[in-house]
Amino acid sequence: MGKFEVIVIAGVVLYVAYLYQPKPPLPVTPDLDFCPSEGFEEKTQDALKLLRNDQEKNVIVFGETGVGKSSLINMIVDKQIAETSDKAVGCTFEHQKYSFLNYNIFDTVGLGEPEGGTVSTKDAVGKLLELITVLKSSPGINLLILVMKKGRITESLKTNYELFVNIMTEKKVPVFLVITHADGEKEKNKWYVDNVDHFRRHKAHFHDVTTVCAKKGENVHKNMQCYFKNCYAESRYNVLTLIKKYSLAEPYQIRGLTFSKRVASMVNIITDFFGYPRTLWEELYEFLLDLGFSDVDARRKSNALFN
Ligand SMILES: Nc1nc2c(ncn2[C@@H]2O[C@H](COP(=O)(O)OP(=O)(O)OP(=O)(O)O)[C@@H](O)[C@H]2O)c(=O)[nH]1
Ligand SMILES: [Mg+2]
Repeated sequence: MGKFEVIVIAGVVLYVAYLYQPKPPLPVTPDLDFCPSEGFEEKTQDALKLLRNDQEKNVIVFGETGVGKSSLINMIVDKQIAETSDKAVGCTFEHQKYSFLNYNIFDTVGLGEPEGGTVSTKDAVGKLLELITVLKSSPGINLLILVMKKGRITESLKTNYELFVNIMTEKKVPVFLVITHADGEKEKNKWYVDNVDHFRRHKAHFHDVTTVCAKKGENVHKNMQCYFKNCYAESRYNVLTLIKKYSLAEPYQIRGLTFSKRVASMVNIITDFFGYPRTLWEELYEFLLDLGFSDVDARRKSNALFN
């Protein structure tokens, strides 16, 4: 065989190998024609009618990084408006506002576990001050929703509860718990019922609790798609009903005489959480300087909060 033939054969072999190379599996697209509805879509329309009549309300969704806050907001709105990801960074009080009917929903990252050095006290305090300044100038807060992943009750869950429920809103704003990553639970809310004593021991009390399938179940096995579709519809209905039931008619306002003391308490809790010595609220300015804020920044932030 001549050189030319060898090259031609090698070319043909490579081309055939290219044609038959293993292809990545096609995404599983839901085939839900044979999935009977459990009736939650219709009930949801009724719930939406009631919510539509509401005045402007502010809802704060908070919880650790990655627990499913944005997925919950997408479920409430039934649109992909909040970006979701499974990244493991961003453990500060970053916030984002979304609109749903007359509701403003604040997607708020609370404190995360201080592991791996990804959390900086300066960031946490700075972002908390930003959030609280935004909330202070808003008409007030009508509802809190704490999101957690089914599993261990973490230090950050307890600290976030204390910050948002006990101090920021003085236990005057209803709070309900949403538990994510509980897909496949046979009995609704069973995990919470089994663990309610642990929550009580940690003094985390809720007006209500609901377990959700915050994901629609794309790319799950065909056998599971119908389960996810109905679980999502039921979860959405449950969450909308709780929002309607517990949102305060009159918002709670975080201004007033005790405001600065409350901010100071929150700063104290954060510094405690990170193992820093406690500070007094009068020392906030020096504290911000210590953390590396510029003189102008520290002065501006302290003034914005204390005046
Ligand atoms: N299986 C399952 N996955 C979920 C559920 N909720 C959220 N996820 C997934 O968990 C990951 C994190 O969800 P996000 O909604 O981005 O979480 P987050 O709390 O907004 O995260 P940060 O914005 O980073 O703080 C994503 O990959 C979601 O698809 C759930 O109920 N079940
Ligand atoms: Mg998010």
